[in-house]
Amino acid sequence: MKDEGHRLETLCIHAGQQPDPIHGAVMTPIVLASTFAQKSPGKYDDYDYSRAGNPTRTALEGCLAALEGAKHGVAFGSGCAATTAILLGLKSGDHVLCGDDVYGGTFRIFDKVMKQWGLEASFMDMSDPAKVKAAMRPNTKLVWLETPSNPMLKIFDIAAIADIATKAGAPIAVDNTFATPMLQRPLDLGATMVVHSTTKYLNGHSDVVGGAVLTSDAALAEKLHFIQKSVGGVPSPFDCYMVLRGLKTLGVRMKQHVASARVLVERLEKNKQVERVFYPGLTSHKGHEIASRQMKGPGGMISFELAGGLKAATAFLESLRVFVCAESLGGVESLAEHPAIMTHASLPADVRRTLGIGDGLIRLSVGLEDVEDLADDLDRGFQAAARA
Ligand code: P1T
Repeated sequence: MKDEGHRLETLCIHAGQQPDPIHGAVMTPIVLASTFAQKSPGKYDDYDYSRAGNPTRTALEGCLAALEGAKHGVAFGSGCAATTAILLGLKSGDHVLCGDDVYGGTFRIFDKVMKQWGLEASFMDMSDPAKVKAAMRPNTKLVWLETPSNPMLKIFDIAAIADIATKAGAPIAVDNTFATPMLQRPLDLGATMVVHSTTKYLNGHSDVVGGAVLTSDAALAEKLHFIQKSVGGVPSPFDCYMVLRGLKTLGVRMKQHVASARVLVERLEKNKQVERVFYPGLTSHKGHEIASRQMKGPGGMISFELAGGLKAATAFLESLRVFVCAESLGGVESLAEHPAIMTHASLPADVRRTLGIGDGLIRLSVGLEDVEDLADDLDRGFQAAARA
């Protein structure tokens, strides 16, 4: 199928994929070969070695690029590998201005891994674009943000921040893992790159770890492809196939994730044991107005502050029977987790405190089970928390 002019739900199913020219197979073949025959030394059509390129990976890269409205896609073996590939394009002495609320593993790459190579990173609440402008330094070579952010679901104004970064000559990368292109397309708002952990909603079935960078900047894409083949953090052909397969239902899945999250948020808002609910769909959310403008829906992730601190939160999480207490998100099954102990343990305690990642904070990834079963499960958790 030609990708141009089709709507997102159609692109999820067809983009980057053609019936196999040999047998007409409708599903993209999993090409497991590590190497490809050459007609003569150095003479081949598309592929020579699977680290450099692989047909199943090409199909995935094409599909993801089309969904994000990008010209180029570069797939990696994890979201963290995608992040690292972008940073490997910078030089010692360069500065990265980063949103303050990001996945703990992303923070660790900036703060621990890349620091060893002389990269500077500073973290800030990007809610006020004027402050972002003031924080840009002459050596700022990348602006990085998540919106909605992990785990506090902060919303940042992509268009305003992209404008500041672009005028300062710095590319801006938006981690779109929480929203997915079904709900938000950062490149349309001026971002240079979109980053994904395909592990999450894009694959959607909690059985793959993967990542990707999507961009329309040809020079940047070339650099990323060079890093991809040189450093080698590539996804397996099987995993690429799995993500392609998961993507086919992304459109319908996201609609239900959002619908069920809205129902649960309403219940959480009424619950006396809940001190605060963080969800961009709430009119009381600080970023609600921006989210309504830049997103098609507030997503399927919810965080909330449970009264009673760690004891209550532990009892809550231990008692759940439908929600699984586990890291990760975006799968068909609902997950619940404790960011301070689990996904964001790599943040220093004082940073966690400033962000509001406290002992009572619980993050939910709302899955596709019957929403009343999910609501009943949360009630079970609240009863256990009350007894704790
Ligand atoms: O796990 P990996 O595929 O390497 O992706 C890293 C990553 C990047 N960006 C965001 C916004 C993420 O949430 C993640 C991974 N996050 C979890 C595992 C989690 O439970 O939050």
